[in-house]
Amino acid sequence: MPVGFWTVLRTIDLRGSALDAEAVRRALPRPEQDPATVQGDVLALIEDVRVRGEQALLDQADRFDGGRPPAVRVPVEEIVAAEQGLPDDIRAALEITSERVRRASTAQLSQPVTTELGEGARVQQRWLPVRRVGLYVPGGRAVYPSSVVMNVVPAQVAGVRGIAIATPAQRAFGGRAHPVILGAAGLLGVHEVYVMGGAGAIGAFAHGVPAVGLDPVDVVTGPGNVFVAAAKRAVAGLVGIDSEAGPTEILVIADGAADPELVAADLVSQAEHDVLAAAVLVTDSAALAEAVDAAVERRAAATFHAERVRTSLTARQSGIVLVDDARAAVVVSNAYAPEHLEVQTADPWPLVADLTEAGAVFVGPGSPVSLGDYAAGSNHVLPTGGTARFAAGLSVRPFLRQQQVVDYSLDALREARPVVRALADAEGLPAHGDAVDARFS
Ligand code: HSO
Ligand code: ZN
Repeated sequence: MPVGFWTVLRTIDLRGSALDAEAVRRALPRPEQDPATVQGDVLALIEDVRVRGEQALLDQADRFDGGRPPAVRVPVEEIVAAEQGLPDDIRAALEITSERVRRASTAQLSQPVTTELGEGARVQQRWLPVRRVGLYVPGGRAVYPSSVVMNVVPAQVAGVRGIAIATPAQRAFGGRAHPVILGAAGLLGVHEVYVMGGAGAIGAFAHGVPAVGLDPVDVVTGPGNVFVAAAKRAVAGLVGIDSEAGPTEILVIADGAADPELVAADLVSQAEHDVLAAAVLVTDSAALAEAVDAAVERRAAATFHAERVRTSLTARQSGIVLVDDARAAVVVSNAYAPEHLEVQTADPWPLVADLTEAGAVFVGPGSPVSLGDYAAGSNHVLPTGGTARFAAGLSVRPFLRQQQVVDYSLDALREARPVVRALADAEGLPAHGDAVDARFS
């Protein structure tokens, strides 16, 4: 499997190779650091917060984020003032994107359903919101007011009453939370915000911090760096979590019909998040590959975060994969299971039908990933690191539980009685059968 280099992106030539999923995963490695490799550190940080509470959060903010906040809990007046201080254009953008995400999230709600399994034999499935959630809004290499919207809106649509937000201390604001994040929270009616970041924040949500009035939550959601993803993995089971949404990934499937400038722009756009971000092009056109690499080189040099972009694009998790044809591109993408998948080919829809393993799919030149990051109405909190094979993007689902309500009349129970007796005896649990029999003696 020859690997070569153009100017920026390395080339992984899979033409003529047998494309089984394992071989593809070996050929397209993920970043050196992942939730598993940082797990030890993360467990220690969570334990520190569990034992030392507020002091641990303040120390961790000093060590990893933007310095010691004046207080972990943001005063409500600060949130209200931040909301009032939102610049008009940002307020309008937040309102529009919230409305779009709200409409798409509302469409995800399921109505309760009752199934009649016989006369007087009913099972109902109803959906109940969890009571209290902790939403993580990242703020390390960039600040993410858009993630306030992506977390809060589906929680609200699900009917969650208790919503708390965590976001890291910002050096530019004296260790306080970023005002646009606070403004976005206020705009959406959330007034419980804590200045805490990374693994410690996730631990604080899971265990609670009585000294700052933070009660433990039932579910933690939100995107973050590799430490946040690892921390969510660590507290899963104690609380519910959404998918692991760590360092971002974009995989573009493009053919000779695609515009190399657009492909390059989209690769660079996601590479600017993190040195661990992955940007991958899969193509059957060597000419396109060369043109994209040239465009990436130019754009990477000229972009605002040039150094970070170059680091992520030249790291092992990024590159151009050459394949024989479009079907091979589908096999490669499904094996990799990217967070974001763009399809920029002459005839995308037959491919999209088979591109089942991806957090979200963006079809055609009108649907860049950045649109989904901010304004499409889709959710930008998406499964990374190959977890798209079994996990989904954030929606109302992690905020809801399906509960089954069983309602049988005694006559209906009588009908079911021999089934219970036979299976109870088969399992050596005769008291189970006796509990049914007791109704009829
Ligand atoms: N691409 C990120 C989301 C984001 N981008 C927020 C900009 N702001 C992960 O899906
Ligand atoms: Zn992004």
